[in-house]
Amino acid sequence: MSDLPISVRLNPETGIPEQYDNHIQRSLSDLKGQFQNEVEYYRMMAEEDRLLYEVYELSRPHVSGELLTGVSVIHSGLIGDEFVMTKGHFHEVLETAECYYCLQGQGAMVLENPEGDCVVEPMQEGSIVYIPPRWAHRAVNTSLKDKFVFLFVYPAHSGHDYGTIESRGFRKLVLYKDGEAVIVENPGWSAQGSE
Ligand code: S6P
Ligand code: ZN
Repeated sequence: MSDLPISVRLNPETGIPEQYDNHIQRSLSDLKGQFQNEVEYYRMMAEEDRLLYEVYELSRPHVSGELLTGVSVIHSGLIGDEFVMTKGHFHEVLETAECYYCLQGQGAMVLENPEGDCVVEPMQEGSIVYIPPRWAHRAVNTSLKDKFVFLFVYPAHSGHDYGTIESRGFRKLVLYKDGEAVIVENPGWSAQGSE
């Protein structure tokens, strides 16, 4: 891997980088147990393990001093009354931050820390969300027709802890109710899995 500077253009129509190293695709099956309406989840799974989101990443060494950057594309739709969303994670190195910049669409970032604080930040084209160290984060596409596309940048040694969110969920959910996105307490949230 060269240490020369990298310049990549984002496709003006899609926001997707014209060159990238990794293309990660996550489908319904990757989010098993994360949607509250399990009946609807399994009904949809029986039809198709549909693609929920994609990550286009530039590869750099996973060491302190480097940054990882790329673009995530969250597709639109509902699973029951929950919008399509990412798995969400803490960084394994908890004291690492991240920055998201919305390129297209609209969404919400669900954020929480081990101390129990939880906030939901809306995003639209041009919004930046700065995620301080210690805060888990999940992106939710709150549009039923458009993709939610954002650029991310975070320290390359951060790593990912998916297990904590997989076992206990986030404290808040973003649901589609009466034609709009509403934030509710997660009735399925469990203190189990917390540090
Ligand atoms: C990585 C950063 C994003 C997410 C991506 C998918 O720290 O937050 O690149 O990885 O948006 O989300 P997730 O929760 O499946 O990694
Ligand atoms: Zn992250």
